[in-house]
Amino acid sequence: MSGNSASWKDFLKSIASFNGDLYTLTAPPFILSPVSLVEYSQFWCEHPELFLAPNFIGGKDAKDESTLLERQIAVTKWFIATLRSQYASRNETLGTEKKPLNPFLGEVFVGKWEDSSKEKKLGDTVLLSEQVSHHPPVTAYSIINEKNNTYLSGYNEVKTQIYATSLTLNVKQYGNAILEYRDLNENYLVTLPGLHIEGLLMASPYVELDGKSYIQSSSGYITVIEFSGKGWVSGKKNSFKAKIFKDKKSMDKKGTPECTISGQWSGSSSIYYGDKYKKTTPFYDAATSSPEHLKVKPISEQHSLESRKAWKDVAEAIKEGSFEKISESKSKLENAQREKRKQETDTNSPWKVRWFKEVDDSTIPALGQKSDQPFLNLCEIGGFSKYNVPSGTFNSDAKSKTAVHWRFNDEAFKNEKEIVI
Ligand code: HCR
Repeated sequence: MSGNSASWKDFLKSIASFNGDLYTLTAPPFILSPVSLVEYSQFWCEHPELFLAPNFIGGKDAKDESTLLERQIAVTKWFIATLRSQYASRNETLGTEKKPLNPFLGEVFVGKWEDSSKEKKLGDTVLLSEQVSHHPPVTAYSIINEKNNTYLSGYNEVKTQIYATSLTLNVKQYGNAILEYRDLNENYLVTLPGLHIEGLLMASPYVELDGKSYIQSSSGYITVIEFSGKGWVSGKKNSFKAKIFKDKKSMDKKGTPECTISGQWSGSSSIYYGDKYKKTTPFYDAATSSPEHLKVKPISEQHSLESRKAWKDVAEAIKEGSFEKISESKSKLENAQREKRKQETDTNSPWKVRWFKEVDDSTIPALGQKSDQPFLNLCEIGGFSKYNVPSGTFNSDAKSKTAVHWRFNDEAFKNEKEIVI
């Protein structure tokens, strides 16, 4: 038995009896990632051309059915293209899924994707990601392309549960993402899939997506994406089937979708229209579409709240695989954070979140009134719950009484003086 598997055994024992907060568990160095979870927001936009594509479909005022369907397909393609980086990239490049660093309150990660198009029609796209809560861990983000008036903003919180018999870690995502194409006057609610971590017994964990994700457009079109893994019907890992319906009513009736896309989100997929399943054409190939990585300032130019600067020593210790150095540098950072929180309590000056604010949606809109907030309108169109329930829950299944969501505070960002992108 290698040294690695010996400490893995202890880790498994602690997982089997854990209390819901994975971050309290001490994991062996080889499973630790030197990357903080606040960085994961960048995976939403590693294909900027797909993120911005709907802007170039039909004229700005085009609202005919075929244009709207084409845009829905384009948004679906962008979403499918985000999944490989989000959920499979550690496994593919490092051989296993890793435990990310648990961001501290106020930690930020920023950068930009420079326009790489020949015609320079994309413009630069900026990422702002901020840890807005530490207990429970919540990351909020905004991805901004001013040239095309396109904005993605959302937040993410995960709740984990262990299935002790199979040693599978089950993860539910809370939060949502709102994608706005403001020049088109069109927006989309993207719900986040469930996932589970398999392979724990063999010390080679990997993510499998499960359940469904929905993409609800303000035009009425809705995509429902169903995920399945190795053990399911197709037998292939990272499989999905996405159906695009004209509206929620058609989806509920389970009639023929406008189109169906299927395949592997980490590999290739194909599409067919209506019920002509024999006439499939290629849709997306993750293996041949390389991700465009975010441009981040060198650490020497970063603010102390910026993730890579703050975690520098810990990240180096993880790369070295030195258990002592990891716990020493981690304790230093965590103790400083504890001290900061104590001072804030003592002086009655709570930490101020930088670029996001909590909005309570429980009382708005008043009965029968249309809201000016995309999230509430999209929930209304698709029948989704506006409450703090697992992402993609429908109204009728909602079990929570609070509806408090993190939203981008553009004014705060406009007035930002300290953190340079
Ligand atoms: C579950 C997970 C932390 C959360 C990560 C999320 C859900 C975060 C938001 C991103 O947009 C999408 C995303 C992708 C990641 O795949 C997912 C992580 C996978 C593993 C990690 C666990 C907390 C780590 C468990 C430790 C294992 C390896 C033993």
